[in-house]
Amino acid sequence: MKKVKLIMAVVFAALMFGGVNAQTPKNVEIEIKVSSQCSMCKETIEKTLAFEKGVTKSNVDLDKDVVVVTYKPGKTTPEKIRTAISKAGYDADDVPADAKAYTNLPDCCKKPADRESDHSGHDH
Ligand SMILES: [Cu+2]
Repeated sequence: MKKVKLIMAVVFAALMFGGVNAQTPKNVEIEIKVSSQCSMCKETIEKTLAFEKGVTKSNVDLDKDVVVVTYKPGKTTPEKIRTAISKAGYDADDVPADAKAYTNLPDCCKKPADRESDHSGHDH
């Protein structure tokens, strides 16, 4: 009888431990390739992600054009994070930038080929 109680205690402890883990999932860190051009892009992307549900931290590395995002797995997904970045006007991995948002970006934040100062623009 004593042995049964012990086993039950162990099982109970295991369940409790598992339950606590499920309530506080470990934050996950992912890297997303973005089409950032300057420090303004860095600010825009980080600000966008700061308002994104489930995202606890983000840092754009302008040398590598990568954003490191820390998020809570139960609250959001990498897909949602990429969509948020796209809606801010930037490519996120294989998700292309939202065309409308991209058009509204300041000139310095557009890809070099699309900038108005670029010689390719003949319309003005
Ligand atoms: Cu920029």
